[in-house]
Amino acid sequence: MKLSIKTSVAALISAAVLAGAASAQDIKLRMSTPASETDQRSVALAEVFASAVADFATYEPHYNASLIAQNSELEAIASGDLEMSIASAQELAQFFPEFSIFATGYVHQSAEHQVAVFNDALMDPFKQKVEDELGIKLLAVMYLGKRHVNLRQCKDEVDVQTPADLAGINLRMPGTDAWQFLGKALGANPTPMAFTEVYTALQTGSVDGQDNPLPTVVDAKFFEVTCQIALTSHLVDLNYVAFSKAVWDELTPEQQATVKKAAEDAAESGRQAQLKKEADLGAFLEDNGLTLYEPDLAAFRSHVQAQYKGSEFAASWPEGVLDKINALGE
Ligand code: KDO
Repeated sequence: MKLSIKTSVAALISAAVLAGAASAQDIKLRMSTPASETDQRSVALAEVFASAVADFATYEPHYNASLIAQNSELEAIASGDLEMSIASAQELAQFFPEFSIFATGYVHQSAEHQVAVFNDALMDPFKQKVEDELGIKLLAVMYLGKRHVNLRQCKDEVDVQTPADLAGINLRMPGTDAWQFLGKALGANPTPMAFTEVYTALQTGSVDGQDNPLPTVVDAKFFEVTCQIALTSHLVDLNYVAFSKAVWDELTPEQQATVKKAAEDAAESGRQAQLKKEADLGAFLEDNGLTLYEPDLAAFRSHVQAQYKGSEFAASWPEGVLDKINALGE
């Protein structure tokens, strides 16, 4: 009798231990992005992040906006339908207009500047607001790259030297206000469109062009259906690794530290890979028949900055933050 009680207690304990282990293993981290599987941010998360958290969580990526539409990922995380995304400042600005400061042309100067800004105390109130009001933690900053103007028209048809040369050009920009404002500030006629529709729109001529960094122009094959890239560098673009706070709160402190470090390591790995691609891909694009050239950058910078000055967006920026961002640059 005694023996059988002992046996069943032992059985119960091992069942409980197993159940505990199983539930830890069961933390599923669904990540949705419009980016492809071969985009360097996707690669970094799949390789670096996924393996670092594998002891207690399963990373489940969904690419090409196949799970959640572009710009709806934050709502999906907030409502518990998604655990992670690669979120843009422009998406966050839909909820918190002050995030438009990180989506403004010619504010961030480089990949290193983005990291310095993200890790600075100036970011704390921004991060806190997203956490408190959306239930989302911003774990790390990922480098997307310098955005340039990429057109179907060849340079002999449209020579982009100053913003005036973009007058009447239907430039596809992602579909949020902050993106549209940037398109207008560049001098173009911005057209909102989801990333996954851009290739066909360029192919059929329903837009004249789009703006993205060189690695995206190659990864999404936009170079097959365009003729020139004016290297405007109008936005040193970033994304944040966004993570569900509800899931975060279920993790032990050790697991939380592992998740945070995994996101930071993935961001660093993706950043280095993307920087290398950015440096190398100009030659590839020229070999594929595109003309790449630098326009009058001072003209673009001053025009873009003048559009933001006194705008509704600039009015939402907390006092002194722009100066702090600038002070963290070169
Ligand atoms: C785009 O739609 O042009 C954009 O580059 C915007 C970024 O914020 C980001 O969402 C990106 O698309 C996707 O990850 C696809 O690369």
